[in-house]
Amino acid sequence: MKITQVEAIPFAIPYRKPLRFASGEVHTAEHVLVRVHTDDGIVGVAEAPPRPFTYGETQASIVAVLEQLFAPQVVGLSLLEREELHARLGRTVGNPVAKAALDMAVWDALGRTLDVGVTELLGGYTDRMRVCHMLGFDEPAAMVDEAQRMRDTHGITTFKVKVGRRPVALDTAVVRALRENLGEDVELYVDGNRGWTASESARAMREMADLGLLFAEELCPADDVLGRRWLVSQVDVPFIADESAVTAADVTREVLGGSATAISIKVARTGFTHSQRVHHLAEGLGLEVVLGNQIDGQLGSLCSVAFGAAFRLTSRRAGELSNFLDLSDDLLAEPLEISDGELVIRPGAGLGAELDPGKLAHYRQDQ
Ligand code: MUC
Ligand code: MG
Repeated sequence: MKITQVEAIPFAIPYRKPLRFASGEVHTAEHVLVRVHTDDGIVGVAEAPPRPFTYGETQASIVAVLEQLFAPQVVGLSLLEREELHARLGRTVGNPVAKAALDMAVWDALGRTLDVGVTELLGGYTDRMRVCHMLGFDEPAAMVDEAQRMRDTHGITTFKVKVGRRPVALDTAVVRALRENLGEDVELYVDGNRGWTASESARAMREMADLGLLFAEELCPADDVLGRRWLVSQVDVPFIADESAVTAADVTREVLGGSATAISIKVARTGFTHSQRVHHLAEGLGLEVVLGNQIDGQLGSLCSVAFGAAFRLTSRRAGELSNFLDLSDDLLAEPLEISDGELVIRPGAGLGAELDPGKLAHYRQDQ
């Protein structure tokens, strides 16, 4: 069970349709495939999606930190020594996405070694999650069309709407059009990616007061400390901290400070080990949890559903698991399918992911 090698393979797959939101936009999935090899001939895999506008990492920085710092620190450790592994990674500040992918590849390798699925190893609550689709910035009619297509094709009935543009009416008009065209049966919530001020956010939430929103997420920056507390105290739905509360310590700070009343867990930035800690904290504090999406590819989405399905709290709400549908291609040998509004974990050991070697050879950028 000893780690013998860590590979960091950059690859790039274009999106059919770019995703736009208040803090950035994504046209091509320039991600990093992480492979952890062991002395038993096992290979664990995971995917790192860099988000420079949120966490400061790039594809090149993720490859560099894995190759130069993290691989030498973890080679020789057993797959079971995950606390020691994280103590070593923790000597380097930042780099959450690089650390998370390495962590998830280690869990995948452990599952494959023990011939047990990762979901069972983590908690084994269920084998599937309801799916929420994220709608990026566009005209109201195009966003309504996309939501209807997702409902008709995949049975998805929960939508997260990206907001945070100016004037706020650009976005409130979209949410109103979605409610009017899709009816009362769909679940809608909004994510501002810190695009509005606290007062703009409050105005937008008042304008949408009759639209039955489920949550509001990161409408204004958490660093606008008093403004954000004021906003959260006004809003009558759970207010999700996403990028402002990555670690368990961040969650504690934001929630106890009155700047959030719910959280998003994204395994792409906290792996399985730290996501577990955040989950347990949220359970103890009695917070609502949404399983978020870092614009993951299929392997990343498989990691997300493997984690989300493991616990009652994370599988209660629809998880954001469908962004891979906008990619022009992917690395998995057998593509993920969302049907009846659900994504099911892969059976088999670890994550159950098999990569298509031809596709990897085609999309990798290091050869
Ligand atoms: C989200 O929930 O904010 C956008 C950027 C990112 O890192 O995640 C997405 C979705
Ligand atoms: Mg968000």
